Amino acid sequence: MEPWGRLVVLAVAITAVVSSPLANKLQPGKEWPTRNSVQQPQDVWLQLQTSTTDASDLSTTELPPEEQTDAAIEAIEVTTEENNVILRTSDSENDPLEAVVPTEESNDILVKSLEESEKVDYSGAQVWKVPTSSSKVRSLLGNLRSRNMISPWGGNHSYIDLLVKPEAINNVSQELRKQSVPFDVIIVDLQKRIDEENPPLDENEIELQDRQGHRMTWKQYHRLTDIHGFMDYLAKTYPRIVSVNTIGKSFLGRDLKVLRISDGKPTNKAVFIDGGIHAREWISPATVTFFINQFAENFDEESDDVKNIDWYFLPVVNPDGYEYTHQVDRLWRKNRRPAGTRQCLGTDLNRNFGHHWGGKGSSGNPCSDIYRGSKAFSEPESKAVSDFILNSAAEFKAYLTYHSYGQYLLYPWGYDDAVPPDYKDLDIVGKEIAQEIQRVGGSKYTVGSSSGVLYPASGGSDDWAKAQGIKYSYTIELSDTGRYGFILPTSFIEPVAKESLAGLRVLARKLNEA
Ligand code: 0X9
Ligand code: ZN
Repeated sequence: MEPWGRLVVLAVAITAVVSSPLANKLQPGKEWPTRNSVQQPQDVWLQLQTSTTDASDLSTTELPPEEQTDAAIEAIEVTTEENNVILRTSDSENDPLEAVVPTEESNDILVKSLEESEKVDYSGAQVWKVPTSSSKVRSLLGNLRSRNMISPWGGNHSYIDLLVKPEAINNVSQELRKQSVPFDVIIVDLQKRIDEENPPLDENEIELQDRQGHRMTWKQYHRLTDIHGFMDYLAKTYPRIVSVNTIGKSFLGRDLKVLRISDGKPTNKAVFIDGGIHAREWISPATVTFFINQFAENFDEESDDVKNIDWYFLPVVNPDGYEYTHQVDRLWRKNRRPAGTRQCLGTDLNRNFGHHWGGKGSSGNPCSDIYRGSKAFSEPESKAVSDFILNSAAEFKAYLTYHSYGQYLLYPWGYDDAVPPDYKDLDIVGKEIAQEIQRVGGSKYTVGSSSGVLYPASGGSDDWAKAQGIKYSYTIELSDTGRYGFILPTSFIEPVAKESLAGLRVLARKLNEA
């Protein structure tokens, strides 16, 4: 370009920037302020795409040698016959998959190759509840787990729920009986439960769906397209208060969609809520979308406590895992990014955040369900959440992450048996929320620090959010307490979501009081 041409472009650019209104004066719902845009408005999406977060200053813990990922692990090469595209090569120092940016075409191929497998069949598998107070039992269970006979579902300091594979049932029960360990069989035939969990809608419900402009109901667990279609519908229908933005893409190229509900008052506080970090916890996206529906459809009737908050919702943090649980393996937990071994893939996104990443309760073994990834924020999904929160000009006062199951309201820290200095504030508000949940719906929630109530687990999103200065950071483990576990029948969706909404309103009130 000629020098004068450059000058003209520069002049136009300067005029555009100078004459743009400041972000906090923009139409409510139209633009989301980022940290930079308050002084110098730019395209918010350009900023998000080009922003980088330096994870190197996040504290990490030295890993025990047995937990370190085998450096010799081979990287995977995914090639296709038609176009011979090599998607992955193996020579990056830390993470052989890091440099890969899948194209739309390569994505399609990858999605197909990873997801067009047969459905995993859990016929004959059972779920047992076993007390874990004695160390003898814990080491026995560790042994059975390493022999791949059981896999943990849930639990706390005193008991554990175990999935027992059909071929291991006799063996495991003999071993437990030998040690006089009592156990309850909670689910006798897991596949039967899975088959009954999410029946198709009846004719009336389908008719209703057709009339309402989106396909979302709270009578069924929905696929990602229904959830995203619902979010887009609300943004189109209520443009004054609702807006949707894609804050990044999952490994397989799916959108990470955030919906904001805000009347644009500059004095509003901000709250970030996510769901679906763990793929199989279907009640979580169902509950978060229920909140969205309630606030968007009835905003004018909502209390000032609710209207004085800018709400940001990301209902499905792990869309690849979520879709995989619908299509292939109902009990998948992690994301779907290859981890550098031929046999295993996926990272536990709730072990991949950058506060004390790599510490207790996480694993360096890519085959583990609590695999932490190759470094903090190695995964596009957790990175997108952290970039979004860090780059937003919104001052988040609360971060809520919905999981299941167990009925716990947990505050930091999760990485170790410790609590933050202001834990009493979190405990008081947590207990008020729990009380309201019980009053409205009858479910009893246990409130406490997650390391204290459950077990230490590092790299959680709640710890990271708290470490960024977001005061009220909670993990909420929704219903139930183990009768159905992850396979919660659809008849639970509305009651669980309603009582959770009542709890959320208490949080809104507390934030407004503060
Ligand atoms: O282990 C987890 O990631 C959470 N439980 S779940 O059954 N949904 O997997 C609890 C996370 C609590 N928070 C932290 N440990 N930071
Ligand atoms: Zn979870």
